Amino acid sequence: MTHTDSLSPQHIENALARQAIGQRVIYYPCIDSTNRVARTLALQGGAHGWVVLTDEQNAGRGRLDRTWESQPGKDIPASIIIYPHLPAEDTFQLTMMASIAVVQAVERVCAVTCGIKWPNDIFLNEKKLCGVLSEGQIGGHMPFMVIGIGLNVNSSMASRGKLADSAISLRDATGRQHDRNALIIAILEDFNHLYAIAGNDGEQIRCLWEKHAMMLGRRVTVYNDNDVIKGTACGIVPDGRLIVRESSGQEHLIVCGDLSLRLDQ
Ligand code: BT5
Repeated sequence: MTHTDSLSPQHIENALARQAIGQRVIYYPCIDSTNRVARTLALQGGAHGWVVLTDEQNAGRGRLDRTWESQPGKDIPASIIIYPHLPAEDTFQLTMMASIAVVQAVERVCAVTCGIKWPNDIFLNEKKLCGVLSEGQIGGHMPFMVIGIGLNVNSSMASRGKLADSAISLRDATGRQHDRNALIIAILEDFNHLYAIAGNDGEQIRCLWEKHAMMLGRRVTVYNDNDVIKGTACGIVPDGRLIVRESSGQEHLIVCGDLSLRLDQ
């Protein structure tokens, strides 16, 4: 192992000492799901900005009870506890901020350009590099959100069955190892910055999201129950709904929910 292979919560905390998000990093060598643990901590009084980080996640979750796979000691499964200053209808902005933070951090630390695919994916070379899972308890006494980030860093997708076709890691793309601590620090730095902006200027978050979106102007098919919508992805509205324009000119505002979105050629 080189020194860059080991996650160091202390190093991450020191680098983020003056910032709210990342002020405390709770590290586990192995747990089931960082989102589950972060939620439990929040219910027990865990504070805004705490980050749960692990080297091995053996029951990682995606949306709608799908699974998230990561390779022990190679990737970044992390979750951030947020007590949002945003109204409940704007909480999708947290997913947007996490996505922007990942894209910017990967660019800065690894010199690799990736892009956001609505609603919660980061894509590189047309394959999925990262997924964001935002879950929360909004409306209760102390509403909180848990923002989970699964970033494929030094793992390899070869020999991982179906994932080999649809997923990619930074190492797959570049042929070299990347520093997971530096990536986490950069993601959290940017998340802090974006979170500060979002309180006053949600429009700036929307513009940054659109700047980094890899699917605007492209043909997409949205599958929602029995409904299929084919059109061009044109942008998002501030609450995160995607604008899809059919060739007839009719526009649809797509709500992120139980649907899938395919990028067409
Ligand atoms: C997501 O869900 O993309 C959100 C993934 C969030 C994972 C993080 S890791 C830290 C935190 N703790 C958790 O338990 N979860 C969060 P979704 O859009 O539903 O995509 C899930 C689908 O992505 C799966 O059904 C697979 O097809 C695919 N997938 C699974 N593992 C992958 C990987 N490592 N890379 C790319 N695609 C993957």
